[in-house]
Amino acid sequence: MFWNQIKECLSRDEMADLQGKRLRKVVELVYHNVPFYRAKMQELDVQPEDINTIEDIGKLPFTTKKDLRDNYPVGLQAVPQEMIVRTHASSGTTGKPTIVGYTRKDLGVWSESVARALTSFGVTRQDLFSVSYGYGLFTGGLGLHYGVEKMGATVIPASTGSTEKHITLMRDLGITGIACTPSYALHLAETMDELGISRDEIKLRVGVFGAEPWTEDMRREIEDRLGLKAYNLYGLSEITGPGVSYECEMQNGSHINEDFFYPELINPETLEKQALGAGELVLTTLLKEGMPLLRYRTRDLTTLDYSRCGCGRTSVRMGRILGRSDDMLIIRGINIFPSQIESVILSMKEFAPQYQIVVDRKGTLDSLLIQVELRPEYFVDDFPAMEKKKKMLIQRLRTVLSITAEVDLLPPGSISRSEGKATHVIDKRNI
Ligand code: DLL
Repeated sequence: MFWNQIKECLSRDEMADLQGKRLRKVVELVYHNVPFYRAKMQELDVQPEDINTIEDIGKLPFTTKKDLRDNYPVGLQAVPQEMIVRTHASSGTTGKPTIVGYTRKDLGVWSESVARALTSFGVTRQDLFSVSYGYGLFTGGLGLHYGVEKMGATVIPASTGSTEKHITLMRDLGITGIACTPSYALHLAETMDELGISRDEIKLRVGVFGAEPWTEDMRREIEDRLGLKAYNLYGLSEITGPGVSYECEMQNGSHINEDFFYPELINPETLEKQALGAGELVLTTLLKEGMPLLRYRTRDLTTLDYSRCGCGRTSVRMGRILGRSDDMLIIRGINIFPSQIESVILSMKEFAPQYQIVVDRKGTLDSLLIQVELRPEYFVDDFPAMEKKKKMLIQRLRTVLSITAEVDLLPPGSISRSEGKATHVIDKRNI
């Protein structure tokens, strides 16, 4: 089943032709409206007239997360503010988030991307579909929400939290589909066990998982414990949100919505095209108006497969995300940069710049522990005073990261000093 069979099954030549035309338009848009891109293109001595086919994309500059930060908050916006109808935000590498503005047309493209994905997963208008991603600045909740509405299933905006209430609703309403992070799916299964509710009492049949890396083992476990078929959905806020790519019934990679987002694979060291094997995924938005991005370096490492897929879609498939070419961590579906944690620690005079970030998985949920040394002058034998400092740090971390971390305050000198680069992150999860 297709949502938009014509676009999902274009011949490769037709697709390249469409991509070339759309690329030329988006280049014109940013050249004339975004000073950052005009300057970058002038540096490379490229004019919009030089972009005629999709192959010409190699002439264009890359865009990085740092460029977004340098142009904070809305320096890369390509249209007047009155055309922006929604704004989302995702984690930046330091205190400042990345702001993404959408025009009405951008929201249409986004919900079509998600509707295509849901149709490919076999969701129909008969389904009752629970969106259990966080609603808010994160793109997961609203992204899925409008995709489900567009394709016509019934959306239940459950969001996250209230897990027990959610399970009751699933059982009583007969909810058949769910979208959430894979780790939240496992948490749901665990909570059902605790409540003594078996998978036969609920009617879930299709699950849509993404926003964090997951493995085939996790897929099997989720399918087994919740009694559903689990599909992968990929995306990132800078480009649009969920819906950049999606699996089909063959489950042999995720089809990229290539008429909206043009993919390239590069070697993250040399920035050259990666012809074989895994590389960093680079995406160009072909229709976006609010914040169009040229050759955005996603930092996600993956593979691209152009061979024909048994489902009939002709679009390229990306493999699972194999890792990142930067140090971003995804904890309970939330993107966290170690640099954000460091800037909180350094902003408080009580703490030394010696710290460790320990990520683990307890049961099915990720945990985040920050071990930090106190400066000698603040290390006192006074339990309430120390507890107060700890609470302050937890509070500030929560404000910046949107997640609650555990904190261990350590006496000065207790973290072993390394002679080379300090290892600040210990990730004990096996994903
Ligand atoms: O996580 C959007 C999303 C929401 C995707 C719901 C899928 C479902 P960000 O918060 O900007 O956006 O995080 C984007 O998350 O660069 C990947 O590293 C990671 N990621 C997203 N989907 C997957 C996936 C959303 N299916 C970052 N598998 C991306 C592995 C994923 N990693």
